[in-house]
Amino acid sequence: MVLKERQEGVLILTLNRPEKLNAITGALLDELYQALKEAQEDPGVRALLLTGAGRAFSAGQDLGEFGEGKPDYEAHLRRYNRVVEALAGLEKPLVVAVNGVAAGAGMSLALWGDLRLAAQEASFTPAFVRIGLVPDSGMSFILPRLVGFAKAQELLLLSPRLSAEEAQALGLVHRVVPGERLSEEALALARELAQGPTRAYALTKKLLLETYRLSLTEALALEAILQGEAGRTQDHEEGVRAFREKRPPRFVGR
Ligand code: LHQ
Repeated sequence: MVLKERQEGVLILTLNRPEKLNAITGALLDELYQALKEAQEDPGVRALLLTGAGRAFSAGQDLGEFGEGKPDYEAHLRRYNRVVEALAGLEKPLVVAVNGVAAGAGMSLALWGDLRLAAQEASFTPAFVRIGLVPDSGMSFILPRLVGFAKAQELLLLSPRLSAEEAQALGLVHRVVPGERLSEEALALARELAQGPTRAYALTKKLLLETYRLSLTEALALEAILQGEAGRTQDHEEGVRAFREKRPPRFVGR
């Protein structure tokens, strides 16, 4: 359900239920969680790439998983939430390549990418209200941070289907590329990041998430602490040495 492929320092994860538009089940979430945990712990993985197989990125929760009756979504969301925490807390850059439609929780997963690329034919729809549900998998947290409160209100209450270009104009994706070039471009970007200063990326990601809930004084203090940490890395030393020697740096990720 989740394909894993290593290309040097990049781990490519592919949601792989193409016949179901990569709709998400509990079992898929558990596989994704395991893969993220292993990637986090493996120093050889220095960037991740998440994409979908077939014509969709993901249609969100598999609406066939629970059958008839009243499902316990609160319990089911614990399986989503640990995946979201793993994505948000990933100490390596995550590139997401949105190859087709991203709906509901599928859209949420896409938005947790640090750099988001989309194929021209990709589309995005929150979908939750259309079936009488509220946003989940961190959508209510990340969407207003990406697009602002007013646009998040509109997207979450009306649930339009946005084209890749519209998503880019809102800041949901960073780049839109022709479909046939998506994997190549996303992999090139992930490879570039895999050769970068991994700790500085991790600490930058942490600052961007944390400072939202901090006062200016607290944010400045956190920047100072994390800069202290970055300043002690081998990669910082190498970065400065390479600058002085007028050559490209060779970062090792520590
Ligand atoms: C599907 C699905 C799907 C199963 C298309 N499941 N089969 C919720 C509940 C609980 C806890 C956790 O969190 C969540 C979070 C959520 O994600 S809620 C939102 C769930 N997702 C949706 O409501 C999206 C439903 N799907 C759609 O709106 C459309 O299918 C999209 C916009 C994704 C794609 O539209 P099209 O490209 O026009 O494809 P299609 O509608 O023709 O779908 C193709 C097939 O895939 C079709 O099956 P069929 O047998 O008729 O060919 C769909 O039934 C099936 N499919 N989404 N989520």
